[in-house]
Amino acid sequence: MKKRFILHIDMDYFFAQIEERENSWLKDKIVIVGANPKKGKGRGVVSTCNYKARSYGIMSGMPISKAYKITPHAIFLPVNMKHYISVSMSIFKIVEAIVDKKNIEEVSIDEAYINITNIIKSFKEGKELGNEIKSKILEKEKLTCTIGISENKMLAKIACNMAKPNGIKTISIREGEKIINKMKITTIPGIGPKTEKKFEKYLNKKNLTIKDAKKIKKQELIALIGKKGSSFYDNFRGKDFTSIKSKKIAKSIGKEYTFQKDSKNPKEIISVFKKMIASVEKELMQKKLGIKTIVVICRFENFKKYTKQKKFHLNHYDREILYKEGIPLLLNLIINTNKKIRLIGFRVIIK
Ligand code: TTP
Ligand code: MG
Ligand code: MG
Repeated sequence: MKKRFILHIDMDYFFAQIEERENSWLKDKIVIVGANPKKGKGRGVVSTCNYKARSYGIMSGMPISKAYKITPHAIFLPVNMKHYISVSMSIFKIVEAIVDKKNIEEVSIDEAYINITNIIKSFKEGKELGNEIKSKILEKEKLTCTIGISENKMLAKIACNMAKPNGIKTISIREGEKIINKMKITTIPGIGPKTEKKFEKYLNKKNLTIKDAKKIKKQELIALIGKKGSSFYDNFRGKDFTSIKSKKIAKSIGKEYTFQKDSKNPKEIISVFKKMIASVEKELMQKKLGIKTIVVICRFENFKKYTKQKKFHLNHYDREILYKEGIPLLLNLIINTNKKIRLIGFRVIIK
């Protein structure tokens, strides 16, 4: 496998940091976001808390009643999810302006893996890129995050966790294998308390480190855990071959237009159609996309919908081609009918 560079980004104490940003009086206070503590009788859990709260042992998932017992003087705030989602979207937009969306795998509201193999050539450059992302987010959203960079997803995430909060850290596979030796086996993604118990029973030892788990042979691991045993075997040695799974990018770009009044006027129809082509073309240019197929859509006054399409395989094309090919397709659809047109559409399938 070719050497890869993977960046992991995770916002610091995300929900609580947003609350601090919006309410400056919260700075220096113990801030806990989660269920209503109801003076210690609340039944929900802590969603997250700031680092001051963490210094008292408060953590995500802890019963809110317990958090109240430890720090009754903390500021308890409800979860304003709608707002946090919109902040999350703004942050991903900032990241997408720096790295191509197809290399980004969003894994949660405040976290993503990014394949930066094609952007950087060394860890030094990786750090520069990471710092650029960090400062853009700070500048535009006034929020801090932490970044880990390595040669695979697992080590990038471990590097990120080690650098928290507001840090940046790079780890090579060689360094990574040594670093993780003394870590708990639950550091490996996919090893939770249940799997940990299996390992403990098998090795007859508690609080297993990754070094302990390395004593198990590959075949034994597969017998113990099943299919995943083989990847855990790699993980214990700092390896992780999983790839970045980006969200599917739109496979086509298109526009549709419904006439105010059903139309039979060719001048009006063609003029609207050309405007749609121009707008699609602009988007294609901006995103530097090639075209595979163009599709023309027509819905008549009786609501019946027809389409015509033409296939290409063009990475580069001259500006006129969308007009040259699109307009005859449209004419083809409307020429042999007396029916008025309700809607026209133009779409290109992206290569
Ligand atoms: P995390 O990234 O796990 O935690 P965090 O951002 O609060 O703190 P840090 O990364 O600095 O350690 O989770 C992101 C958000 O998801 C968190 O702010 C609140 C929410 N969350 C819950 O609601 N419940 C949970 O159990 C966890 C872990 C997170
Ligand atoms: Mg976070
Ligand atoms: Mg997270």
